[in-house]
Amino acid sequence: MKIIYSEEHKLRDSKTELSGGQLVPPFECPVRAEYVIDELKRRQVGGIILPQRFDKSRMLRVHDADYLQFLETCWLDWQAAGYKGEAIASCAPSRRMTRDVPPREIDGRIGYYCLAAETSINGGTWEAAYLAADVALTGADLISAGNKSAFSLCRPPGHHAATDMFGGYCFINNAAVAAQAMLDDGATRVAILDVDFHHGNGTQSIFYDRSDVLFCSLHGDPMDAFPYYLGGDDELGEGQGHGYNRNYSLPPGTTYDVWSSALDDALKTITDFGADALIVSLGVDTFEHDPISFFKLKSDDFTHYGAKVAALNIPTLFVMEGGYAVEEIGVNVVNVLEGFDDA
Ligand code: OKP
Ligand code: ZN
Repeated sequence: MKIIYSEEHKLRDSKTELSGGQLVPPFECPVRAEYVIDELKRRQVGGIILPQRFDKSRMLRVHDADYLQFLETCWLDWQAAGYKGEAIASCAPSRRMTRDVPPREIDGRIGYYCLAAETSINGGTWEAAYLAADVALTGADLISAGNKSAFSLCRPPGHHAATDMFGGYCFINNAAVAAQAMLDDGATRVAILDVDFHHGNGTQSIFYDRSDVLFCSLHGDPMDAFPYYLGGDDELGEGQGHGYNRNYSLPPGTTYDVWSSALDDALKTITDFGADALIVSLGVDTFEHDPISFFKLKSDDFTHYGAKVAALNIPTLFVMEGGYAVEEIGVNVVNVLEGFDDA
């Protein structure tokens, strides 16, 4: 399996996350990707290649131009305003209390373009987020060119990013940008299977009214877990997209037997859909020792579900999402990929 990776992910290295009323060192940190790449090398999963660089046109197929402009200049604007800390939202348009217009002042703009307030923006954030999209797009091109599988080791992650909102550690929706690129390159139907612990609210919202992308997500019940406001099992898509969105909300303490039953159902849905390509939003924060999640998967379980995904026999792009038990993140990710390869 080809692996796409750039060490420049480390440009994304913010110092602060708002968590439990404190500014703490972010869970989503550079060492995460280093553990993954080290384990990939150790177990010789595949050749590692650098991403190609793409212009913004492919990101613009999924994201709004004003949003990308905001991301690109946010840190400069924040500093120019004289704020001393990293750029972080302290207000946001909320239910009924918005006229839906981005303000001029950066403190108002950052709130307008966020869907959660934990994530800080600093220097290098835009550059790294852009590169992560390039990593995903390079993987998409490999699949479009006929490869059976590839792994885009993206960082920062992407599945919470909407057309015009960042948050939950995500800025550009890497999986969505890759899916759209596959469609633009001739695929008729693309499925996205999101196995990150958190609901992929950004991905869901991007494709909610479309029937050319099937989105299936297994995640902690949003009544109990971030992102809280989306991810219910009754969200099935709208308009043309009705029936092309599937959520599997699972309770605290969920172990592999229950989780894998939900996976089997999602895999059957993907088979029936007749996807030309599959994108797996691969978060390993389902792990039993993840510090911010509440599922109980063990390291061996990751190998087993990698094999289940392979049994679909659909060209598959794995895109890195979450996973915060940093010392085990490499083992868990590589277990999925090896389970897939050895199936
Ligand atoms: C991103 B991805 C920690 C709260 C965390 C945000 C979680 C973002 C997860 N105090 N809230 O889906 O792994
Ligand atoms: Zn997650």
